[in-house]
Amino acid sequence: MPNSSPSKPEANQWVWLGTIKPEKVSVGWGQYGVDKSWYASGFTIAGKHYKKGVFTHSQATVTYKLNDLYKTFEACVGLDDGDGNCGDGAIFKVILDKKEAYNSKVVLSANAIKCFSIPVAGKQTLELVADKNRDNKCDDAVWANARLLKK
Ligand SMILES: [Ca+2]
Repeated sequence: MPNSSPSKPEANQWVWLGTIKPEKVSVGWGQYGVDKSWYASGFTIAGKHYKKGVFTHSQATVTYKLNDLYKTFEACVGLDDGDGNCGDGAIFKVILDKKEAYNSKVVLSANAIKCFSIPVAGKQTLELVADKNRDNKCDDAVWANARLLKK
């Protein structure tokens, strides 16, 4: 339809999480990173390079306001290869409106990545937690390709 309404919202519009300014940031080591770790631009997890994502060295909690604008959140989580294979891994958790919506279980350094997609319709707040497990050595927690799908 060439003359369809110009106000029709675009379908399937993804927004990189890194473009949304967090409301609160707490990271255990270094700084919150967008599309970069403290080594380099982008990330490398289990040998694969990712240009996009957010970096939250454990023990970390980063909070974003969603305001019910999105329907899906997805990311691939892992520890950046930059530190090599050390430490006891980290646990990635997504909290929606104070309720746990995703738990990666322990992800070990430099050898694993886990991808997930969860519904976020109706949610106001998204918290990313990078839990250190027992210690935070080498817990270079990356949320690669973290993105939200607009409603
Ligand atoms: Ca750890």
